[in-house]
Amino acid sequence: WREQIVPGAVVMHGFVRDHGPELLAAVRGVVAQVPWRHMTTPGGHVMSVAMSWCGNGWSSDSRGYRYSARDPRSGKRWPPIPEILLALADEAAQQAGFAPFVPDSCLMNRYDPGSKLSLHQDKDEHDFGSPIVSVSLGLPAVFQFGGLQRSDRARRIPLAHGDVVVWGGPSRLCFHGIMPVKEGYHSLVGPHRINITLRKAL
Ligand code: MD5
Ligand code: FE
Repeated sequence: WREQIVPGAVVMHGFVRDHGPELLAAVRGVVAQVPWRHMTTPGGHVMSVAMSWCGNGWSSDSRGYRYSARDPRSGKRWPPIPEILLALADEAAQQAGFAPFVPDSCLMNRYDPGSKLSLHQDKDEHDFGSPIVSVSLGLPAVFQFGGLQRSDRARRIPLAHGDVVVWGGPSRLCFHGIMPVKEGYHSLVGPHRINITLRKAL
């Protein structure tokens, strides 16, 4: 079923529940080329979430975070976004009421038990007019969804394997985070939560 949290933010419960194996194969294909890594924040903290990516990749340096088509170390392009993820992003965005969506960037987050993502805004993309499509696989998590100020009260939204959330319109710049993931084991994914986000970054 579908749930609109605020205008522009739509939770599509179980939208990809039946596609776990293909989606995980796509994740593993990317991770074989861009191994999971723990990024350091500009503030010097090592993130508990491990990340990989394709399309325009994510990198951080002393100036902050940015997206780029190539690995700054090797000069090579990051791997392309797998077709199944492009198709899913477009389908979910359109069903949530957005225009046809062609993402150019895909971040993958792996949460091990205890991993969390502190409250933040996604504002390194150049295009805030496009939505972000987010896919949850594996262990469940509690999503924190706040407002446009860090101090705004955050709602808690449980996310399970197969849920897709489309964040667009007025919700695009809301503060959000993931509470520490509880210990557990998912039959397909193992002791992890994996989140895939599809974005138009450049
Ligand atoms: C996650 N990832 O579950 C989340 C899903 C990230 C991140 O937050 O930055 O990698 S994406 C949730 C999201 C994106 C854009 C806007 C909003 C939420 N929002 O307005 O709440 O690993
Ligand atoms: Fe985010």
